[in-house]
Amino acid sequence: MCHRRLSRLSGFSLALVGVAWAGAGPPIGELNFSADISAQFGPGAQFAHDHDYVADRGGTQVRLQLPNLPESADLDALHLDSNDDVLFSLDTGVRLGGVYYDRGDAIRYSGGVYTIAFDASAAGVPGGVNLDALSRRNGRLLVSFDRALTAGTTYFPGDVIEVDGGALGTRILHAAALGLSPALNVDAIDALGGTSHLLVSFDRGGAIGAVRFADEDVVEFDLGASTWSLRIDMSLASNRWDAADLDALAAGSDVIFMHGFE
Ligand SMILES: [Ca+2]
Ligand SMILES: [Ca+2]
Ligand SMILES: [Ca+2]
Ligand SMILES: [Ca+2]
Repeated sequence: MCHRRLSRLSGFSLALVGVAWAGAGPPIGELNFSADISAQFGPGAQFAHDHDYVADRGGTQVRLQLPNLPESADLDALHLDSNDDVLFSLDTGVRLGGVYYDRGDAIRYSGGVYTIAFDASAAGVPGGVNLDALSRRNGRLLVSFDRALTAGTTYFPGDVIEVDGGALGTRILHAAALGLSPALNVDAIDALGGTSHLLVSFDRGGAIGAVRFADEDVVEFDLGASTWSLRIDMSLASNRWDAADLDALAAGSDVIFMHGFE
């Protein structure tokens, strides 16, 4: 399944690098990521733009490029559906296939065609607010935004919100209730194939209790136990992360296979 997805996208190559992502939580078969700057993330890795994403299988990196994205755009949210559809968001408005998508929208790339996956305006998200994290859990999209907004409820940048029928609903990560600093903005998420664990990255370094992290790190939140742990220290793979923020994250379909959800 993974290779079918790769074959539809252009401009990839292989490079041997190493990222350690062992941990107590569910296994990660493939980590897809994007950064907020263009760089080469790992010795021998291919240069990746900020609007590209990289599939890292724990030793092999593959750069993936969605077609016709403007040079100026940064891919700032990513989710890979089990049917190989790529869902993503950009940091700027963009016209693709004659249709305009806002920075608050999520866009679907399926069979060579772009369509809307989450319509920010229809959900009552004010103009200018940026969708900065995206995943799916139990069939429903999960989203986060870059600033506080009110759409029925007031949501904060550290919240991870379930989309219910195109509208913003329950927070599966409720930042204030968990005592997170209001300064923390979640800028990448993955629901690990619908398990009770959530992979999270923030847009700046900080600490939650004894768990310290940088903006490129991947932190794991156990939804059942409400506990945090550092899952992936990206700077171990490349010192380019010193200058880069990991701004989009999606665990590959191998994780879904491992959990028997196919
Ligand atoms: Ca990016
Ligand atoms: Ca966006
Ligand atoms: Ca956010
Ligand atoms: Ca980050």
